[in-house]
Amino acid sequence: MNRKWIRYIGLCLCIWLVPSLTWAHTHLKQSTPGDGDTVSQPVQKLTLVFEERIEQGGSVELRDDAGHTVKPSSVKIQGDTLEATLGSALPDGNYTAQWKIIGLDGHPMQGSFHFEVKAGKTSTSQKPPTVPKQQPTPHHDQHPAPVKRSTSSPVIWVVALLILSAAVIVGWLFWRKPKA
Ligand SMILES: [Cu+2]
Repeated sequence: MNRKWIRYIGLCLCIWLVPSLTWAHTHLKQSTPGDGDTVSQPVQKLTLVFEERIEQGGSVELRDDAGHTVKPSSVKIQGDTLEATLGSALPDGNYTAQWKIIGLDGHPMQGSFHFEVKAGKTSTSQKPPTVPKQQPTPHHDQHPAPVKRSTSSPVIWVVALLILSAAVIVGWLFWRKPKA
């Protein structure tokens, strides 16, 4: 065995591993209101545009500083866009929008963004929070949702692991100096 062989194995590893690692998740591209925006117009609709087409079944939920949760009265998903319509315009305040979608690659993704409404509509009829405050989430982060179902083929990982193990063994055999 020579170094060429090791390089060959390394190449194989790359060919097998890289595509499985770089299958892109579908991330949020932009939203209205945008992350960090202060909006002076009444907000009764949220529009989330993702990098790719998303599957049906996505959702978005708003939470204000007091812990009130606002759920959209309707959610429409079309292509790469999720449009959520609220029952009524949001009272002034700070909001965290938490979204959950299923990307084109079948991976559930979730994330959040923040915005502030300063449209002059104060909250008068709001009752004390009935929804307990949930754990704070990091600002505008996006990450895969906890995977309950295996969406990407586990076979590829098994194969990758096998190849990796083989490469490690071969590498070990190669570098193990024969006793003179
Ligand atoms: Cu993905």
